[in-house]
Amino acid sequence: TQGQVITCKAAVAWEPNKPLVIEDVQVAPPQAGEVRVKVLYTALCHTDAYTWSGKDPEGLFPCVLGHEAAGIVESVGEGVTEVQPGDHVIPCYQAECRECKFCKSGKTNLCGKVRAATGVGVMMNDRKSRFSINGKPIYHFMGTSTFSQYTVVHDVSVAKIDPAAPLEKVCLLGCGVPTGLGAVWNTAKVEPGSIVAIFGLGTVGLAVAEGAKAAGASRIIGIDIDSKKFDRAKNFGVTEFINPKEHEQPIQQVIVDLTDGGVDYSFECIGNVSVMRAALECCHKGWGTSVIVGVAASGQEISTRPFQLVTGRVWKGTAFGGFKSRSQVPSLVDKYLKKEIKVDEYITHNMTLADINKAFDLMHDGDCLRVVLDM
Ligand code: NAD
Ligand code: AHE
Ligand code: ZN
Repeated sequence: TQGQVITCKAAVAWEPNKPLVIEDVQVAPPQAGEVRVKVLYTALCHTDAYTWSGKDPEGLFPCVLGHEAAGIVESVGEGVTEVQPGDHVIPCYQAECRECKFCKSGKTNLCGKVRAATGVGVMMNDRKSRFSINGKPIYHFMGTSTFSQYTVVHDVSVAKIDPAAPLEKVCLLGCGVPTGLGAVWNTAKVEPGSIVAIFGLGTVGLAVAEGAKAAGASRIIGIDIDSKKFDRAKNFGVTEFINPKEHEQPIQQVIVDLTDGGVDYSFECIGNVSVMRAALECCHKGWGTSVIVGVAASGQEISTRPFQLVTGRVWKGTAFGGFKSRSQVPSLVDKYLKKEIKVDEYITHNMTLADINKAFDLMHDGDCLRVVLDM
């Protein structure tokens, strides 16, 4: 297949909110600096649902969504040296080129090399898509487009991992789990003994809990409007639960009262701007730090009294938990293999690509964390 167009199945989002359609798509060979990957397993993340909804200002249609996956390199373009056909890989929506201003800064995991192209659904070389249906181009998404049996990614957007790792599990290390762990370890840098509040107990929030427990937090307070989430959250390290619906006072006040002035660290893992405000305002005066992890829709804005920051609270955000993707995803895979981090526990459903619309329906069900699709 090397050098040839591959025709395979992909779930195409033709229009916002319209069911995805399994189509035969043509996937062009990788050009210079590109890698064609046979995707074996992909999970669904709420960010896919967000872009599909039409609320993502970077959402372009028709497109192939998907960004949490694992597969095997099928072929590589000219000049690609770090991976070769047969390598097991995890596509990385947050690239790492190690050459750009961002990568060299040592201050961020964001990378500037291909972001301009991945934000508009094309490849960097020729600003064109490698996906088409009978000659009509279909946009890429987040530089990954894993809802396809084959995809083309930039070489800076692919992490080579231990071939011993089960791809049907470690696909989760492409987004949700690292995001939560890294928000604690890299972005907040939670210290032993800290009091932590987590808003939203989905996959990302539970991974925050797991990270906080590993960091030695003394209290891990989980906040969710669905009390069914609480039981499971205990297994991930949550020690106390609050359902804001069961309180008359604003949730930030409830938390401040429970914690002698506020928490050391809070994490918003929902994407709701009023919860982001509460998450900041439940932090302790003088040092409390709040990390925004959730993705809020286009047009949404955050607000608080500047006095909250004047008096020492810190507002931060994180993308992919601050992990440098190509360098650190392989180590996360190794940690999983050594049973130092959970992955299996976040997978609640297994389905196939053909059932992708049902899989998206399931994501709105309270019991669902991650659905993994066998491609
Ligand atoms: P999820 O839908 O599984 O979890 C959200 C949880 O929040 C649910 O349990 C829900 O019951 C709860 N919730 C909803 N409204 C609430 C409210 N007002 N108060 C308290 N709880 C509330 O989602 P997820 O997959 O865990 O993702 C969480 C967010 O993180 C999404 O916005 C996603 O797009 C974003 N995300 C960001 C990054 C990043 O790099 N920054 C990476 C992955 C995901
Ligand atoms: N296009 C969206 C941005 C969405 C967003 O913030 N994405 C996160 C990853 S979410 C993964 O589930 C991210 O990494 N952002 C940094 C980046 O470079 O995109 C919008 O709302 O505009
Ligand atoms: Zn995601």
